[in-house]
Amino acid sequence: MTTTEAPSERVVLVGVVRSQAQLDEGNESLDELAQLAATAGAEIVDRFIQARPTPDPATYVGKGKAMEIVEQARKLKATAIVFDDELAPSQGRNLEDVAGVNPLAPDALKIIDRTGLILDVFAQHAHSAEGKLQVELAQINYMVPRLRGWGEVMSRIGGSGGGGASGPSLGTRGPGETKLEIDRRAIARRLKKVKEELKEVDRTRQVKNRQRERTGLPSISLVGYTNAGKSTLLNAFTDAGVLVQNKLFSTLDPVSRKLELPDGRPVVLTDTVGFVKKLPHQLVEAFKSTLEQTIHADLLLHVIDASQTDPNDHIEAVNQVLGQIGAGNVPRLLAMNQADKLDADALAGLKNQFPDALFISALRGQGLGELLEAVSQALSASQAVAEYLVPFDRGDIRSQMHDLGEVIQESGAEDGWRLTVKAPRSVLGRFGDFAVSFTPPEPQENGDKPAGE
Ligand SMILES: Nc1nc2c(ncn2[C@@H]2O[C@H](COP(=O)(O)OP(=O)(O)OP(=O)(O)O)[C@@H](O)[C@H]2O)c(=O)[nH]1
Ligand SMILES: [Mg+2]
Repeated sequence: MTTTEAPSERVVLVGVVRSQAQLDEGNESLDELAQLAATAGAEIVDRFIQARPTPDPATYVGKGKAMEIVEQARKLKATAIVFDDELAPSQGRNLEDVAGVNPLAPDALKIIDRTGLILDVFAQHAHSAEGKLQVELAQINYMVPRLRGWGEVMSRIGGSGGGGASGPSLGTRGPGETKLEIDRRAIARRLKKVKEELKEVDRTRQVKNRQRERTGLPSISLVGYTNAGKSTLLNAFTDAGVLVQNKLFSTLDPVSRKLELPDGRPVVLTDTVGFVKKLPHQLVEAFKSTLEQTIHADLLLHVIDASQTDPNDHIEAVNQVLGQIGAGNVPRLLAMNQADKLDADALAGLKNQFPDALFISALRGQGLGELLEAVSQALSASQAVAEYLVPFDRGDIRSQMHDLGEVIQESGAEDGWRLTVKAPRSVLGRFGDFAVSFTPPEPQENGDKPAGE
């Protein structure tokens, strides 16, 4: 691990709820914000929640409240105030004005929002070249509308070669940080460069993907809320050795491993970036190519931390992101993880609420056999059917179809063999050049809705 903790930032957290009745929700959201801040290396010194029908368009909380918070932050020697939503650029500027913040002074009291904090955690956890570029792309898109003018401090955007975390502080961390001041034109140039480099990385990945497709293995993607235990599960199934820690967004780069199902079928299991409520759209866009692996999977294994107060809350947040990235229709299976933390009553309650879910402990290795059985069944149920026309000189393709899928029908036509094949989509996809028609799988009982809804 190369994580360098930021030099002790002291932060005050601020949230808004619609009414007093929603204080519990607001507090849970602030708990999560606190966890994000802690992951970024900050110490939480105070927190505020204001109940108001809508956030103040000018200052998020009311102006009076904003002044009170700033005063308290100064008293506690806080270095930043973190707001639990994405602030509009104008809200950020107004709050800086209320606080008398000079964004150019290095020791100024910073105004940070949830998006900025999440971007910061991502920047801290990005290790691969692609991950760093994706985060930088998201950061630039987040910052451009927030620039106050020419020559604003843009130290967080730097050359890709820098790589140093030389005393970065909360909200200013960036991959390849070089302490440069760049003007808008330079930012535009950098943006172009990052996009080009990403395109290049993406091309390399597509080649790799194609290689994997050529192996014709069904693919399963682990999805879920951050910190649910996706990497722990991949490690339990394989010897992937993915980093596991009680921090948010530990995993940013997809890791794929081959795994054998109980019926002997080999599959590819992929662990990837976790989701969170209010996942910044800049990140969803920047991580599109990473998230695409999810869309193309034959089955999603949705891993849930069952020990949460209300797992539905996280399930919904995950479903929302899945819909957003176009993976809403991929068949999925719910794995209620961390079941070892539940007492018998809670477990019975959840089993009742989620009758189709599998209850497991990735950490203790409990329920994993049953989970694999269920994966195997779901995979079979999600098979699609396609019809192909294979020229007579491609006997190799015809025999691959027989090896990898179930040939339902076969006949000789004038121009080649006509085959109707049933197999997981990833297997059918590799024969795409010969496809005549494609029938998606029939809707299953265990469809794409979480069980119990
Ligand atoms: N008690 C218990 N803890 C678990 C279990 N599975 C995972 N954990 C813990 O939960 C934390 C998060 O686990 P990870 O596997 O890193 O979670 P993740 O979903 O990969 O998280 P991100 O990559 O950050 O999105 C770690 O501290 C794990 O040890 C489980 O079944 N039981
Ligand atoms: Mg992980």
